[in-house]
This record gives sequence, structure tokens and C-alpha cells, in this order.
Amino acid sequence: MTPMVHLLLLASLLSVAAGVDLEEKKGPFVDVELDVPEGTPVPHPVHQFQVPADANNFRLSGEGLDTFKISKDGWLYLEKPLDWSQETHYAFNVEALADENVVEGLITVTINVLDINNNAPRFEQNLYTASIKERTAAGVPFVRASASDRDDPQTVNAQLLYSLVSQIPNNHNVPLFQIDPDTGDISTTKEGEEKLKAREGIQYARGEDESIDSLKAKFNEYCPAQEIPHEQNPFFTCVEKQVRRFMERQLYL
Ligand SMILES: [Ca+2]
Ligand SMILES: [Ca+2]
Repeated sequence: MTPMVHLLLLASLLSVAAGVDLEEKKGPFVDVELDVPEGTPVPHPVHQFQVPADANNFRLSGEGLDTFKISKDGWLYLEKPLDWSQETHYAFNVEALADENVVEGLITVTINVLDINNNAPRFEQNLYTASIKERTAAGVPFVRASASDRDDPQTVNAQLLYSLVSQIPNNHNVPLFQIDPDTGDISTTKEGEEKLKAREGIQYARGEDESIDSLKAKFNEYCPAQEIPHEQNPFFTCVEKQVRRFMERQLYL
């Protein structure tokens, strides 16, 4: 690194460190174990070693040398952000040098990467399809939604809770289905046990237009305030397919 770049970097490091108590980051030139959160913007000052007498430089050896650097005045700093899901610990050595001669060390630095909650859970599938018999007892799971999170499973950062966001149909806001918040098991509610019908069917009045537009109108009436476009709504497309098949059969009769 050229002297000019080094000066610029130090100025930037100290301005980053200005918000915290610099004294807390200083220590003697001995073995040290440090906790550093992942995702910290770089350059980030981690620790400043006291410069041993006669030393005018430091040398790092071991793991993570593209991530950690040390300046001539003993500042150990992060040059690349840490990623807990890639690496949870680093261990490397530091020697204090006078020109190229070792005057003290080597010492061992152990870095524990602290996980932060920077991963949202993801479902294993985008779409779960299941069949259920009418009159199935409430609370008996018939499908399980499963998600996982890349954060540390030992922390709350990866603790998942499941909930149903919306249900169609949703007559009078009476949910027919429920989900176990811990397991993702989906089952019927007591109302679902009583009200689910295997063949509810679409009822048309005598002389009523039996088209897809009229189906959409009925659907909007049946599932008010649904935000998913008809074309992406599995409940609608499923009924639509049945209606289209029925209409085609009528054409050939
Ligand atoms: Ca998370
Ligand atoms: Ca994380």
C-alpha cells in the first residue's frame, strides 16, 4: 500500500471509530479474542495494539488475510465485511517488526463473527397444493409449509413463526384453515370442519351469462377484497378450468 493511500485509510478509519470510545478498542500486544458483528461497513477498526518498543511495522499470517489488515500504528481493521454464513471464526498471528526483523510476537488473534439478523426466511416451495376430505376433523394437519433461514439457528435471528396472511374464500372473516406457528402444519378450524364442501360449484341463475367475466364477478363477490389478480389466484384458476371444460363440453354437444 502506498503511503498516500495509507494516510487516507487511517483518516477514514479514525472517523469511523470516532463514534465509539477508542480507548475500549486499545490493548497491549498480547493474544486477544475479539467479537466482530458480520455485515459491518468497511473499513472498520477492530482493535489497536500498543506498538512494542523499537517496532515500526506489523506482519499478519494465517487465515483471513484478505479480510483483516493491520496498520503501522497497530490498528487491526476489517477490509472486507464479514459474513457469518461463510465463516464463523478466524484465527491468525501478528508479529511486531523493526523493518523486517521480528521484535515481538508472534501473538494469536481469534475473531468470533457475530451473527446479525440479515436473512429473511424462505419457503422451500412457492406453492403448496393439498387435498382434504370434507368433514375432516379440525386440527388434523393435511399439509406442512416449511421455511428456513440462513442466520444462526442458535439465536433468535433464525427463529421462525408461521402465520396465514389471507384465506380465500373468506366469508364473514371466518377462517376455515389454521397454521401451527411453530411447525407450519396446516389444518382446518372448527368452522372449516363444518363448512368445507367437496363440490360447492358455481350457481348461475336462469338466463344468466355463463362466461369467464361473469365468473370473475361472482368470484369478487364470494372473495371480497382479494388482492391477487385472478390469473395468479390458484383458487380462481382452478374453478376457471372447470368452467372452461364445462363450456367446451357444451359447445360440442
Ligand atoms: Ca433471519
Ligand atoms: Ca446473519
